[in-house]
Amino acid sequence: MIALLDYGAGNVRSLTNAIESLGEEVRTVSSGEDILAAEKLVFPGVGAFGSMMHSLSDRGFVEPLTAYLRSNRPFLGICLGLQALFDYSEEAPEIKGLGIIPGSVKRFTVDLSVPHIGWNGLNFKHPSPFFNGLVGDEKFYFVHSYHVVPKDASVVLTTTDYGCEFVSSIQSGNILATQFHPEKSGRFGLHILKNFLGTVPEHALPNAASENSQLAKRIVACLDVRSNDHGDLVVTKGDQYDVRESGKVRNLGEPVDLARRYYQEGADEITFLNITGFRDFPLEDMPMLDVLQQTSKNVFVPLTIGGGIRDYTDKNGRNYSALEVAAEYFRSGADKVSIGSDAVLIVENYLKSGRKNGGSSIEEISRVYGNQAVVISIDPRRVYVASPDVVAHQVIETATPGPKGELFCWYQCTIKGGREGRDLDAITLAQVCEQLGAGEILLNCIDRDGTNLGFDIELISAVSNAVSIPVIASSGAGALEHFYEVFAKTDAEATLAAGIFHRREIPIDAVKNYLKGKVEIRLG
Ligand code: 1PR
Repeated sequence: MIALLDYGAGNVRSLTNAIESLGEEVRTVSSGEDILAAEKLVFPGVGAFGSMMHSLSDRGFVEPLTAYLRSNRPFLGICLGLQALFDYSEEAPEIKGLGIIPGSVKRFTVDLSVPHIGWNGLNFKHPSPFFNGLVGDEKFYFVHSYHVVPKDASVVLTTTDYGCEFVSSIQSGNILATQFHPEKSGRFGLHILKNFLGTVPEHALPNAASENSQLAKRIVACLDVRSNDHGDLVVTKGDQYDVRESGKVRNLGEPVDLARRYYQEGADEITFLNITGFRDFPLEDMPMLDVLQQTSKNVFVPLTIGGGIRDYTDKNGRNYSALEVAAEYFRSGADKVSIGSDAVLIVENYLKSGRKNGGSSIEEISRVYGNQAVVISIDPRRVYVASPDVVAHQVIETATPGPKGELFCWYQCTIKGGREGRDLDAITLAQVCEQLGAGEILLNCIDRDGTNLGFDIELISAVSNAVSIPVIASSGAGALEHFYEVFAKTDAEATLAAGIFHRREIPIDAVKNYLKGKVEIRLG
């Protein structure tokens, strides 16, 4: 029996599912006595350091947890569950950590996108039973803006490179803690979990590891989901956002089945977009929650869900905050939520008032769950202009002139699935959302969506140059070369595609095999 410390934030369902898939039972800790009685304790910290420590303290967990750790019983800390072991974190310097491992937690100060999101490798420093069966070149899923700095180098099990060499796992006696998420790291992540859960195998030091690990470019599979005319939830796909063919909603498959297929083919992440979320109330739309719950049972890579993340008032007059909606998605197995229409309205208000109000969905969700949990989905459309001065927007010079020979364009934000254009450009939207706390940009393009013509490189360059958070390039993939073009010509960290995967024109593993040797990717 594995005891799981759940303090009410983030996605613990995936970890439970991962442990259960390995044949172990999981019991969620609900009191200090449960912690003290545990034989093996797993602490999947998620969210932000300050709110995590407050939550542990409010639940009376700090003392029993400290006592458990000092007794040297088996412990696995994940992400914030690693950071919690240290004296303090720059994320909330006024709040004390557990102080089990001397040292601190520092924010990345690197000339690369922060958060560090994606699949990176490990440089092995000491043999450990947890590495048994690894070759050494495997990649694991990271998502964090802060990293630990132990005072005593002997606790360092692995380091990872991301503009600097940082500590990615530690071991002190029976305390093991990783910055990466084994439960989100596919079969190799499950392998490490198995080593922790089982009878302890021999110490091992993988020998195929390189000296310097590298972050992989990600390939994301996207499932646009909505109800068809019979009320069934289906994966659909638009042509420039029009998902109907001969009047009917295109049906390209069943969401849970497709997600499973893409996981098996090697997708680095899976994104579900509830494309009619803007007009539904997601907490009444239980099928979407069910899709997440079912998918997270056997898909062990990160899951993002978008559509309808905003404040609501239901028909009985009860108000629900976007934070409550997001919380329900996290509890159902999502790792990140993606905000579309609401982000546009938030930025418009911000630009009007000139200040943050602290209460927007972006600010609230990132405060509780961390920046990395908040993705902004942008649905822009190209608008040509004769010269940059005719609009008060961020305009780019284009190599593809407009119908009247215009040499400039801006990218107009839209809401409600492209139905309504707004007086706001995509570059400004991305920049303000970053300031408000977003951790990643999912950059669609209505002009290219479903066309197979390739990604809009000018749009992707303009947005990825304007922000320091990762950008996922989306819309238009139609050939293997299109994926390479994005990575070769822009700073995007991931590419997302839908139609070519759904129609089986190009499988995900073929994309990876094509990119192998050209850009860093995750195989296996
Ligand atoms: O506004 O917060 O409720 O979120 C709604 C979400 O639904 C947004 O993320 C928005 O992008 C998405 N959405 C709304 N309507 C549509 C539509 O297609 N009619 N889909 C839609 C957006 C774009 C991509 C697509 C890529 C790749 N789909 O997700 O998967 O363009 O396609 P391709 O590889 O086939 O070219 P809110």
